Amino acid sequence: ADLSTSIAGVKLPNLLLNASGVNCRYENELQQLLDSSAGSLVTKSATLNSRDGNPEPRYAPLAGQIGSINSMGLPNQGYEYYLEYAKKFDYNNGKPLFISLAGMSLADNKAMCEAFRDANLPCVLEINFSCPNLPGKPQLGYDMEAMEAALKVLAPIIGKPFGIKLPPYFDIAHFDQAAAIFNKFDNIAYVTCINSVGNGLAIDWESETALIKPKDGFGGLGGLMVLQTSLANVNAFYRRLNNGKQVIACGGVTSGKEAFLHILAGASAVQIGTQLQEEGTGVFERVSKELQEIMAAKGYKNVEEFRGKVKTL
Ligand code: RRO
Repeated sequence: ADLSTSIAGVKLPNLLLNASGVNCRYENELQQLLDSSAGSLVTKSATLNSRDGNPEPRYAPLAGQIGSINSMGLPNQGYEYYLEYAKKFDYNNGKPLFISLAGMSLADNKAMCEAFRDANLPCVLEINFSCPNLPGKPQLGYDMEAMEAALKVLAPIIGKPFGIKLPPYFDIAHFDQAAAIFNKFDNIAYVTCINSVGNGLAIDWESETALIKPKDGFGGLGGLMVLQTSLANVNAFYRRLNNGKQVIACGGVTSGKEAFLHILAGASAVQIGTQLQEEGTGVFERVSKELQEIMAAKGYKNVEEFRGKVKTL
């Protein structure tokens, strides 16, 4: 079966890619993604200056393979590292490059978007409005007015199709408000739903201790335990966005089955985070194969045949 897709006007040979943050901070990790069966790759969210991030341990898988918790704190090499990577990237290799930006302020996001605009490269920007792990910095995605104000500044600077990474929403009014804002911006090409479910607390019952060190153990949840929240966000935005705006799914993909569900919910591409962290880049080959087997068993030849076609009762 054909797993190709197109996002923001660029073609992906396979709709699976990494979730930003996982296996994408350093060039060697990005190369592993290029060498894998992933159809594209997205870099670790960048800030103006490089950051070490929060103290370790800052990521932990949860017992029973239900998911993960992280409070990485935006460790990254600084945007110039990813800009240099984007400049020397081979855009003829068949896998498009997505660059994630997560400025600590609107001024920082503005400066980074200007730098990428001036470099005039065929990579696609994904602006992260949803890091849950910076002490004292609320997620922009939960402040509708601030998010709209930021988009009013950034969208014209970027000037071409781009994406935004959203936090999970849990209220229909919030889906309505957020989608109404995004629909005002012609060059928002897609939204990625969802970032981690913010500020969970994982505790080891034997040692009676939090699993991660930062923020008294609080961190973003990912993996299978967020699947239904992620599916709901994908489908809510799929139903509300106009003018060809797309949704990239992120959350809860461990096998072909969850990837299939995300496409049914409306996803045009599917990112893998926790399972990539746990399994390594071989996950893309396995999930691709499993998804193709599901499609073959159901008689689907390509993803357009069932995208967004979830049935309701
Ligand atoms: O680096 C992080 O702590 C982090 C980020 Br920027 C994000 O967007 N989502 C997440 O779960 N962790």
